[in-house]
Amino acid sequence: MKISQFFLPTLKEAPSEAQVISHQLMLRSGMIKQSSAGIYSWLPLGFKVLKKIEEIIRCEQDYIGGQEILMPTIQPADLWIESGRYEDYGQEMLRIKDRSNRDLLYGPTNEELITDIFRTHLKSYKDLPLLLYHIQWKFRDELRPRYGVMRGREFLMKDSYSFDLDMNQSRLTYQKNFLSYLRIFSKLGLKAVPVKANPGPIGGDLSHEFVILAPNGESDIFFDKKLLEFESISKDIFLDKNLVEKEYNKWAKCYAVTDDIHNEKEYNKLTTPENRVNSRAIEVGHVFYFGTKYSKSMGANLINNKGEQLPVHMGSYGIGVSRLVGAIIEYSHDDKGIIWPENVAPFSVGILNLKKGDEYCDKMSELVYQNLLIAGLEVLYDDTSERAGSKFANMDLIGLPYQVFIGSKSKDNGLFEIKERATNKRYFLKLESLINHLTEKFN
Ligand code: P5A
Repeated sequence: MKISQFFLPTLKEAPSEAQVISHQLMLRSGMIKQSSAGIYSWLPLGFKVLKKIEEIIRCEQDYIGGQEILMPTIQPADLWIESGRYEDYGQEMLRIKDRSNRDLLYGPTNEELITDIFRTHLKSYKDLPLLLYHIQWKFRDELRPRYGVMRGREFLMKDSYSFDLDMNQSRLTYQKNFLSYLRIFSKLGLKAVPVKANPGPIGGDLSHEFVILAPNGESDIFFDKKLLEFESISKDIFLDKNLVEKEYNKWAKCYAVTDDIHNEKEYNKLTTPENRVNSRAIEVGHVFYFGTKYSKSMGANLINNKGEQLPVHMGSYGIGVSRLVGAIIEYSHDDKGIIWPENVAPFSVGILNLKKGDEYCDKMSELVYQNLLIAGLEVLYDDTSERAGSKFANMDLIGLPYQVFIGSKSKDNGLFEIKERATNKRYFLKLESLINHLTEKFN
């Protein structure tokens, strides 16, 4: 993509309503535009990142047997009356009436809708286990929407729902999803900490939040520093249920909780003083095992191998996809702008033509651009007539992993300067090595 043709409405100054750095950087880099409080339009640069995050989640969810579906945003109130949550949900639920005066709502989550799908189509234990997920917009009329996309009213969530015959199998599914979440966050370039949490309005007796440490986070957590040193989860673990259980227990037995369930005595007993951390954090995911809470109230039963009718055991697993865009920026930025982890960067490489109008610079910039495109890379080429200084600042703000500078110096020695955004490392390469070097990085 050439910047001269790209819809990239960057701003010099952050609007005053943006209180946290991620919100400021998202507005300055033209990723989003607020439409009303807590509701945003996603512009090309922001939308690209959102899609990248979705794709990483999809890939990992499919790997553990998830099947993607798409449920609607608008739901009938009847289902929520059946589950008993229609009144409980209070003012956060956006209630709507259609022209026939029927009560509808904009879904804040989908436990009811999925239980209805299940009870309609699945009857036998032979249909299990089943893991369905979708990536869909939600609406919660938050009292205080703030921090940009991090606490929105309309936000994108990946939500999965699991169905198992009994508690043991359902807990194993919970463990798989727990480990899959650790893989997802690590692929997104984040170090996530799983902390025991209060299940709140979703219900059940087992729940973990996945948080990333950040001073602007709304959660307050207490945890054992050991958790930060555990290695990332290998894919092979999912092939053997004993390995799943062992790995899950390693993580889950470490002390890590949200402040509302923190117990100082237990904390002191289970952790050594030098390992105790109390930190602000951003909740990027939340998983729940709630057993038969919805299946009992909504009659989602199945017949086991003895011919008995039993309510199905369920869990639900959420990731804040749109919140993650802000959270990744909170986690990875400097005073010049965003530093995208390679897997989610909207483009891999930025090319800066430092002397637009100069025959050599124009020709070489175009050549590098075309060659990188042919090699399959996503490239943003700054072909505008802006000053070099403003191009440097803009590229740093946008935060692509690699920048290639093409200026008059290259004319003298045939070398092009590359800068790595994250480390600020700079080096010079000839045209061919440059293409090979960048192609290798992204294969
Ligand atoms: C789990 C999936 C649920 O709703 N039902 C289906 C369960 N869990 S949750 O914790 O309430 O939400 C899951 C994740 O969604 C993100 N999130 C938000 N993101 C942006 N703005 C909001 N207002 C918002 N509320 C929740 C969080 O990442 C949360 O972990």
